[in-house]
Amino acid sequence: MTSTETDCLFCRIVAGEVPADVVATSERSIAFRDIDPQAPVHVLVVPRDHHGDIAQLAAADPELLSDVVALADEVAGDLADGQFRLIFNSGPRAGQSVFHVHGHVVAGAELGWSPA
Ligand code: DGP
Repeated sequence: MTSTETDCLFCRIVAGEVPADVVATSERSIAFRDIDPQAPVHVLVVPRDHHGDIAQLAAADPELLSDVVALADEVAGDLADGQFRLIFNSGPRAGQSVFHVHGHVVAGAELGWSPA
């Protein structure tokens, strides 16, 4: 039984109700290209179950967080050279705009460091 929210964009992508460019899946997570890529590889890795942010996911289901990280690693290996940054924005002031936890897999280039 999965946990979903009807008005959640990423729950709707998981359900196939909103189209997305899916690049990899596991039993419990999916990975699809970000609609506004910030790097040559910019993929969102999302658990199929709804959790609001990474801390909530870690507290509720640490194995699922591990699954998300493993899928991110798989994506970086498939689409880039295996080296990647994995970003979880938590809260609006940190840049979170979709409140279904997602890791941004950013890869495929020399990455700068200017988060603020
Ligand atoms: P964040 O700002 O950390 O919550 O990241 C949300 C990301 O989701 C942002 O980089 C843009 C992306 N995004 C928003 N709407 C869609 C969509 O409909 N499809 C896809 N593929 N990505 C989306």
